[in-house]
Amino acid sequence: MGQYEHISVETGTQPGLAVVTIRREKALNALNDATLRELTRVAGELEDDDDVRVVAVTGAGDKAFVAGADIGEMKDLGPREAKDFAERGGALAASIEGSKKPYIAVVNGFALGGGCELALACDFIYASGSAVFGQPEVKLGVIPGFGGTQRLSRRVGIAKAKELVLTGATISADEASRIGLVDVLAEPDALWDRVRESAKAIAKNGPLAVAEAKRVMQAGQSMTLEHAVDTEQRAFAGLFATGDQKEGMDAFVSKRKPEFGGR
Ligand code: DAK
Repeated sequence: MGQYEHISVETGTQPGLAVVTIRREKALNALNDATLRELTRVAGELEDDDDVRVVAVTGAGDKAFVAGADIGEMKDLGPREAKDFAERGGALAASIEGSKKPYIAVVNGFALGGGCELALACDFIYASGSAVFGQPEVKLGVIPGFGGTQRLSRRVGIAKAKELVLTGATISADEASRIGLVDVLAEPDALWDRVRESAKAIAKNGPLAVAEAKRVMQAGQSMTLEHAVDTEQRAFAGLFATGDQKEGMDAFVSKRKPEFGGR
């Protein structure tokens, strides 16, 4: 892995699991431009590492996941620079959504603005009871710029999303879980156990199958049902050209554990 100033990456805690930690604790892990660039770079590096099967993204300390884009850095941007910044955030979200690997946002405190949006770009949001979610951008005279207006609506429904975005209100982890924003709500001590369990379960499966399932489900979000089902069928058929399909089915009939090669 490359050298990073604002994030750290650990791959040694559990086979198949990479943990990316945003380390700007004094600014509640707010995303400045340099951090966005590092996150995009690490996503590319992890994508190329076949040993990494699941990526967990979290914030350092117990107060914040990410308290938003860095307001101090953003405040003097002109429209052109704001567009560049938005594109950088958009590219990061696209690289997470377009990744072959599932991403889990592990939310341990404030997930506000760009922090909530970063979590929304991940495949799953696991949160401790102390997590707080919100899109308070309207309080700053702007709107979510990192895909939040769209991803939040798709996740919790447009009415709930409008309520959050237009009021700028924050909600507790319990409420976020109730409306479907949080997938797994756990006691702080148990949160990482849940992440590791899920990572272990995913890492046992065929890597190509996991990647294809994610790709097809993600792509289907912006397709008609007919087109989406067609896309699924093509992906299903394509997997029959892989060693993983042969291995998975042979292992089943031979009553042994599969050893997937990702080929
Ligand atoms: N940016 C920069 N610094 C931040 C920050 C942020 N978003 N949030 C907190 N900090 C800093 C504080 O300034 C403070 O620094 P010092 O004064 O100690 O130097 C330190 O973190 C601790 O914060 P507080 O003293 O405020 O701590 P409290 O416990 O009192 O309050 C809080 C915690 C989270 C309620 C409060 O800090 C707060 O309201 N923070 C701002 C939350 C917020 O409004 N977030 C949304 C930011 S706007 C885009 C992508 C994304 C976005 C926009 C565009 N493109 C790609 C274009 C998204 C926009 C946003 O996220």
